[in-house]
Parts: sequence; structure tokens; C-alpha cells
Amino acid sequence: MDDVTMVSVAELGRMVESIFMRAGFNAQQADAIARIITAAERDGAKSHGIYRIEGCLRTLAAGKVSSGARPELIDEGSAVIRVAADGGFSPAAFELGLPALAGRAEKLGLAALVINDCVHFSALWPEVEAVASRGLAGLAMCPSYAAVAPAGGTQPLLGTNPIAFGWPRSGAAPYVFDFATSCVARGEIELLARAGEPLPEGWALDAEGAPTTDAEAALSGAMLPFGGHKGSAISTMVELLAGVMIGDLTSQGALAELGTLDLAPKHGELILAFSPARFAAGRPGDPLARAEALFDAILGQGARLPGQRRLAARARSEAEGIALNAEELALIDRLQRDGLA
Ligand code: NDP
Ligand code: PYC
Repeated sequence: MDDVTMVSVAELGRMVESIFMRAGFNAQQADAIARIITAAERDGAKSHGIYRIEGCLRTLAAGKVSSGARPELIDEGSAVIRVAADGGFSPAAFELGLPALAGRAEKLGLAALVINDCVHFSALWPEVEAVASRGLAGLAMCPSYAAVAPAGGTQPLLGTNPIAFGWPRSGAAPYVFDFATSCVARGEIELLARAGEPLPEGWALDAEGAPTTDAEAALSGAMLPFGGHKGSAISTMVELLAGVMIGDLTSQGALAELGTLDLAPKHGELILAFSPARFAAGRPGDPLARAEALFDAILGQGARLPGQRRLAARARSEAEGIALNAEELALIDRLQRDGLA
């Protein structure tokens, strides 16, 4: 194993926040981005952890994110609550909308939070975990930028379009899954390219549309959806619901606006919240207890639940600190001292 230094979660959070404050982000943005990046690193979600800091700073340097963004809540009392993110990163916008989303879902049974005009680089599990921690089921999705060919096609058109789901559990952390609708997040391919490692077969096409296991060729070609036509259709659904339907950019539009895949794209996000108690009212059985029986049956076969690895990493990080290698520590140190060189 690399020579690593253990850094407490709180200390890493302070270091990351200081980088964003130094870069000129207002306190609301810097605090929210630093917490989301630190949480990803804490949970062993490396593709959306500290590796993303430089991309965020490059996005700012290119004028593609607003450092002074002040998200605004637009709540007309219906099931659809909106946050105008003001061109800032998505986490502060989500945090602003969450209480209204949860309150409306408890009242009506279901509610939607629409975030518009946010710059998005993060994982979606924090959103659905936060919704499920309030006793609600949550479903979150967003486009990204055109990097994925539809099943049967060869050219980038769809985004890596993550979809995440959370279910509340009493006495346990929520059941959460969160994944790209491409075979893997683009961030994973970028990390493999940096490490000079090959991709598994079936993940990507090169610029000529031929299958490739070369990570660099994949980054300049097209990624592929997971599960062939099934992932392709789910990804298209994300474009429709969290792009077209909410009056925001699709992945194709986001890439056209950004002009590159090297910065964080601006588009919207959709988060749905459902009250299991309200949906199951008057029907036999407690939905949370029935869910536990299902989880037990899954575990009983020797399978694991999604989120288990992440939560184990979280417990380790909280007990022992986060393990950062020398390169990662040097990066943080340089960004704290000099910003983007
Ligand atoms: P993976 O393919 O690694 O899938 C991750 C999910 O699957 C996690 O919930 C994980 O749980 C679960 N999982 C993995 N293996 C198993 C298993 N054997 N049994 C049960 N569950 C399992 O992730 P991706 O590369 O597709 O996505 C990674 C991240 O990238 C996501 O957080 C996503 O939101 C983010 N992303 C963000 C985008 C954006 O535009 N903002 C675009 C695309 C992706 P566990 O964590 O416990 O392993
Ligand atoms: O990893 O695919 C990805 C991604 C795109 C935007 C943010 N993350």
C-alpha cells in the first residue's frame, strides 16, 4: 500500500473549504462544495472526492460557474418546488430546497424538487441519503454532458446521467444506490487514464466508433450505457425528466454551452420524494418493516446491499481518519497555498 497519512474528516473539510474560499467562492458555496467533496472522500467514493477540486477551480477560472451564487427558493405551494441555483454549484441549491421538499412530500405524499441552472460535478447519494434520513423515499437524477453513445450508436449524445435512490430504515442508515447510467462514471475512466490502466471490455468506443479498452481513447471517443438498450433508455429518461421536462439543458445542450468535457457542466437536477407512510396508508403491513424483510432476504443469499461498502468506508474514516497518499496531500497543500497554478 502507498505511504499514506491519516487526516480527520473535519480537518480535510477545513482544508478543502479553505481552497474554495481562497479561490473566491462565497461562504455558502465554499462550505457546501467542501462538505460534498469531503463526504465523497470519507465514503471512499474517489471519483467524486478531492480529485474533483481542480476541475471545480478550472470551471471557475473559465468563467463557467458563479463564485458568488445565491440560490433562490421558488415555492408556490404546489408539489413542485424549484430552486434557481444562480449558476452556482448544485450542493447549496439542494440544501436550500431540501426542507421544503421534505415538508411537501410529508403533506401531499409526493413532491419534486427542481434545481435549475446549477453547475454539477458531484455524486447523487448525498441527496437521496438526506431525503431518506427524513423518513422519505428519494429518487434523484440529472443529465451531465454528451459523452455516451446510445446503444447501437457510435457518437457521444447522452450524458453519464446518474440516478440514485434512497429508502428510509429505522435503526439503520438508509438503503441507497447511486450510479451512472453509463457503464461507469466518466470520473472512473479519468482515474484509470491517469493510472495508465486499461478499461474492461464493453465500456467504450474510440473516436472511430470501434470498441476500445484504452482509457485515453475512450475519453476522446464515446462511453457506452450500462446494460445495452436498457441503460440507454434509462439514460434517455433522465434527459427527458431532468432536462427537457424541467426546462433545462440536456447533456447535448450542456456540452454545447461548455464546449469541453474537461469542466463541470451546467444543467438542472430533479429530486423526487415519496412518503411510504402516505402511499401505504390503509393497506396491510408497515412498508418499512416489509422493506426490512426484503433486505434480509437479499442479504440471506450472501449478496450485499448497495451503500454497504460506502458506509463501511465512512465508519473507518470517522474512526481512523481518511487515508491520503503523498500525491493527494501535495495537491491539497499546493491548492491551499497557490490555488490553480
Ligand atoms: P458504480 O458502477 O461503482 O455503482 C455504484 C453503486 O452500485 C453504489 O451504490 C454501490 O454501492 C453499488 N454497488 C457496487 N457494487 C455492488 C455490489 N456488488 N452489490 C451491491 N451494490 C453494489 O458507480 P458509477 O461509476 O456508475 O458512479 C459513481 C458515482 O458517479 C455515483 O455516485 C454517481 O452519482 C456519480 N456520477 C455523477 C455524475 C454527475 O453528472 N454529477 C455523472 C455520473 C456519475 P457502494 O457505494 O456501497 O459500493
Ligand atoms: O463522472 O461522469 C462523471 C461526471 C460527469 C459530471 C460529473 N461527474
